[in-house]
Amino acid sequence: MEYPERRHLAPFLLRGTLQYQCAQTTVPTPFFHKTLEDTMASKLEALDRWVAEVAALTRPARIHWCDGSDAEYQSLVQQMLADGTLIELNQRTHPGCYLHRSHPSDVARVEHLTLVCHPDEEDAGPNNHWMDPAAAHAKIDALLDGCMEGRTMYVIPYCMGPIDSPLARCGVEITDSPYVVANMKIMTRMGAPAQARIERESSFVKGLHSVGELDPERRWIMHFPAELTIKSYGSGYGGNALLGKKCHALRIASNQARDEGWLAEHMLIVGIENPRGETHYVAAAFPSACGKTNLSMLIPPEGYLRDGWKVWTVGDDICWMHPGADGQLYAINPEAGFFGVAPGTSDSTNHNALTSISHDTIFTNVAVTADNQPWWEGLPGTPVTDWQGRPYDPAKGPAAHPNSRFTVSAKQCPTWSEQAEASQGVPISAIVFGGRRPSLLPLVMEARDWTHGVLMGAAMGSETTAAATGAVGVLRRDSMAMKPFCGYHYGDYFAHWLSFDRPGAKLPKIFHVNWFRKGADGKFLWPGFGDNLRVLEWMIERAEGRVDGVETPIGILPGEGELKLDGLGLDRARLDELLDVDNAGWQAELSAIGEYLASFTPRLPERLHREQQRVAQALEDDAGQSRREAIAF
Ligand code: GTP
Ligand code: SPV
Ligand code: MN
Repeated sequence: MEYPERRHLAPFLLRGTLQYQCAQTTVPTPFFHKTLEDTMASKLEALDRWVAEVAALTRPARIHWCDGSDAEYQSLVQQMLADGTLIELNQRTHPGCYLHRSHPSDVARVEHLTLVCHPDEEDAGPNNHWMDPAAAHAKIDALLDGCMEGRTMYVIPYCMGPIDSPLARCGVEITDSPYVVANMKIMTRMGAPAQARIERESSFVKGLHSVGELDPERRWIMHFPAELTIKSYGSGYGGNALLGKKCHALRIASNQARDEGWLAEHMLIVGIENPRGETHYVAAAFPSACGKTNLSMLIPPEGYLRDGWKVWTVGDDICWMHPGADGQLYAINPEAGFFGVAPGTSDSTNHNALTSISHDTIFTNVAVTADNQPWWEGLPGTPVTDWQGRPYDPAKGPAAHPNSRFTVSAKQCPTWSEQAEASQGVPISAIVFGGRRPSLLPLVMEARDWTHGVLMGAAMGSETTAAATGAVGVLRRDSMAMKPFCGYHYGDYFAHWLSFDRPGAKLPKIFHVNWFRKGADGKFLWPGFGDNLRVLEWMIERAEGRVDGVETPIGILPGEGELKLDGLGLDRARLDELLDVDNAGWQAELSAIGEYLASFTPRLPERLHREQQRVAQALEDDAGQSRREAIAF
């Protein structure tokens, strides 16, 4: 086979070899010889140079350029089965399914070790951890030095978004983890077509990842937006290691989006087809483990199914939205798979997810039954082995880790939309914000205009979940569900959101939902899951101007009879509680929101501050009123 690329690769390999030899006193491993014999190189000098530089730093025994083929995936699976990285699950019930047990200290994103290294600390904002770029590179390069000795270095070209979409962006992840390669194959358009696009465009995000020693004390996830570079060391888990996902498609992309006038968001994208055959696309931002995957593939309630409603899944976690020539926002899902939360996924809650993961799926940190099927809390049956491989003992906690996950191709989802491949994206009719709020926040409310909607997003709060390390169930602000993912100062981010409101723009309506309000008995008041379609229908009716809603100081709520609740068995008292606007509680909330927003001064847009003041004043003016009187139930 001919390697025309060698011509320009050679000088860089030579330079790499020299650097390597300088750093060694013993005879160096001639890994570059293997590179030339065993692997292809790219047609892009900048890519070859970077790969050679990384190889010189990390000193792998072999370099493998991933072509993204099924044969490559299968051979990696065989290798991981042989060395225990993967465990075969019951191939009769779950063909092509495997279990991976991560290190017990490496089971979630690590926000305190995740850095955004802008040259100017101010640009990272109080919402990010920051380190000076030079100091950060020095710190992580010291860890990366020689970290791949004896191992294979995989070069993964990938494309985020439909391969021919002008809205898609590419990256290359270099990793020493075959588990990461297998996951990236499922989660992105990975391999030869992506490499060809990178060679054409000659621009790509550089991601360097090593599992290192998996030591939480020697773990960093670093982003250098100005250099389109990510470096991740010491974790093999999800958002820490699959660099196309949160690191590229959110932290780096949010910076590119701001510079170029679009939005990179932590949102699902779902198409709702009504009985007339019209499909509206909704984008919704909920924090991690707060229901995006579930909403993106919900099954309509019985009556809706009978009437002919359908739901189409476009994305379950990330949404890139661009203003189109007609002024509307168009969205693509940059991902090709789902890295979904396993616990709670069941026939009754998310039948589509369960169907998707019945074959060709990688499970991480789930439990196993006696006949070797994957198991987690929420499924019928009983586990015999817990997520750490120990005999299941309820005294030791849940059988599956609360942040155990499945990785599956989106194409396996019964509701996968063919529009997910549309290169221009889908038009967005409504944007939804929401979080886990046990009290105060009503089931649904609509912003009166874009500025009010941006305030709703900025004010979002939610109880923390197992998706990140740290305490669970603590209420924290999580503006637009982007607290862990916005790669720059939140004040600038809010200003960027506001900037979409300009002449000619046909912006979607903005809503806020709360599926997680609890009654005095501590139980959820709203049934959630499929029944959330009832709320989505109201939003679409509002977007189309078919229902009026009722104005309150906090926004527009459904008016009498506007939410279709037939067949739900929801009693009046519970509905009243779900839609109650507690004026005193809201005044306190607005004052807390004001304090929170002030923490982004001096970059907080004055317009957002004024909007917070407007709502606070409206509540004061309305004090003593209750919503129930206002809409005369
Ligand atoms: P990430 O992948 O971490 O970004 O999470 P996600 O936002 O996609 O959350 P997901 O849909 O996986 O749901 C997380 C958990 O919330 C699961 O245990 C679900 O069962 C539960 N959940 C989802 N939707 C609802 C709902 O409408 N009501 C209630 N009560 N729970 C829900
Ligand atoms: C999240 O935490 O929001 C996830 C999982 O989607 S991870 O990829 O680990 O970030
Ligand atoms: Mn997520």
